Amino acid sequence: MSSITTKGVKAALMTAALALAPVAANAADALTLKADDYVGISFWLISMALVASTAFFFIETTRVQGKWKTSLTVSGLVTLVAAVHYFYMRDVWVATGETPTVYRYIDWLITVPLLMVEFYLILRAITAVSGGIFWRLMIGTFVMLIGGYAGEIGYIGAWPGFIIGMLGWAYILYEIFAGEASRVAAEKAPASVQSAFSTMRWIVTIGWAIYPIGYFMGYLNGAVSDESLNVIYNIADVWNKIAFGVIIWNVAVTESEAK
Ligand SMILES: *C/C=C(C)/C=C/C=C(C)/C=C/C1=C(C)CCCC1(C)C
Repeated sequence: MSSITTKGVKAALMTAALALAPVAANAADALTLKADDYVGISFWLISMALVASTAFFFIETTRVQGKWKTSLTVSGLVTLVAAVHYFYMRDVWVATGETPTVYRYIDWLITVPLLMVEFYLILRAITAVSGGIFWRLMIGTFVMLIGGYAGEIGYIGAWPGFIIGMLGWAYILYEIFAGEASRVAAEKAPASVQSAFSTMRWIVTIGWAIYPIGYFMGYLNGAVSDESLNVIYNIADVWNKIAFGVIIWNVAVTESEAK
């Protein structure tokens, strides 16, 4: 067994320890998950899937070429940060039956920029790219999230918040479908990177659409219950965080082994 594998195992153990810290802290509260609390159970299942994915992405960094390691590390950070938030979100839900909005947004504020960075990183692994791509994706992300949060907590109107958020998202979609990022991918990337880029942008279009639809249905017109909304968001996160990471893992392994 090479020392590089040992490093991967160490990274995985550290991940597990970090992700488990909140469990120990909350055990004292004696929160008990009820057998029929399907929303709480979905929080629990997704947290476990996120912990396992984190260990997987970190260990797999030892298997790919240097220039792909950062992308995989970032995938692992996304699932790690989300796993820890899921433990807290589950507790809020189990203890109060209320939607853990603050934790959700803090999670988004950290993980969504990291997901956006992935577009930049996979292009940078194959060619020289301008920092402008990175900054435009960041600006779009923060406008989207800050608009949504301000609207959701009542700092500005619910509708203005929604509209500002939608504009941020539209700006991101423009960059990855018609802007510089899409041109670099189309002109410079090998087939495997092009196909990953294309799947990733459909996730950002269709997978991400679930959140503004949730805001609209749950918050603007009250058509969806808190229960359904949380389950839908939880399932969306599997797709948008874990599956997104797996696509990156796949292209990193394919490209590393092709050389
Ligand atoms: C892992 C978590 C992810 C990928 C979360 C993504 C969240 C969004 C795409 C939220 C988008 C929103 C709008 C487009 C309009 C305003 C309300 C938001 C913040 C829900």
